[in-house]
Amino acid sequence: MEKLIITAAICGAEVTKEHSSSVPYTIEEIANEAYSAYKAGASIIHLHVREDDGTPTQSKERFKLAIDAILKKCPDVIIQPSTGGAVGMTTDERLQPIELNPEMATLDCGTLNFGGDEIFINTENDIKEFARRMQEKKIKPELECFEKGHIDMVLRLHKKGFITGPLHFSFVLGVNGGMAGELRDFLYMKESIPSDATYSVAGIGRFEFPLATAAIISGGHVRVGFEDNIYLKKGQLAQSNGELVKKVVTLANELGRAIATPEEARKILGIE
Ligand code: KMH
Ligand code: ZN
Repeated sequence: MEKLIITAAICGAEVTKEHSSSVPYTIEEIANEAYSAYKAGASIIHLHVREDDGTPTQSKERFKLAIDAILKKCPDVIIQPSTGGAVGMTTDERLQPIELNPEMATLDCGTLNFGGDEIFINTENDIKEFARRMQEKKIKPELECFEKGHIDMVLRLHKKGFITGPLHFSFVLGVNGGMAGELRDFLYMKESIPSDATYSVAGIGRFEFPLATAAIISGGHVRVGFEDNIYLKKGQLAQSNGELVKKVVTLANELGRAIATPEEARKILGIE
């Protein structure tokens, strides 16, 4: 089996210090959290940024500060800025970080409810435009799919040439409004993508570690981090993203799966 790529989603746009005081807001906090995840075995940092007061932003300048600070501590890590941002942001606002020419970025592949009154909007034309802009800049998209219909959208747009391969999916399961994160949900997603595609799974909340285990044993890759889950186990908050990554490394070691370095992750994903 290929080595395991661990992505750390260290910050997100929705989780706050009210949920856990360890959630990073400032550039320094974000860089420290990225370092803790990298040291523990993460090869990709899925990056959102915040103002110092915690307000989510897609400001190019703020991303540049964060990326520079992370690369100073983790020189070879792959940085994957979010183009999802926070619910309610415009597409132009969301696309700002790709101006910095990162190696990867997320591409959200469909609209869904996002808890309460929130709707995370990604129309077909939005997806085509995001894909075009990333293709233009040779940025590898991580195809975020929150339910099976999003995979169907990717396959259709891939067939029509709007999204180019090799395809790398991220199944984000357990969002209120998306598909749940039971084993059967994961298997349905995994079995719905082409056999030559790669995939990573991000389980929200209690789904995080069961789905990480399923991905480890089935040849997929794993995303963990405060964006998705703040608990090491029921009732026990993780003190850092590094602790969440370390738990995945322990599971992988126990199950006989080696961990990819950033360089190995680039090869697996076909990043030039
Ligand atoms: N914050 C969510 C609304 C992404 O990073 O591309 C969207 C999100 C997806 O986190
Ligand atoms: Zn995200």
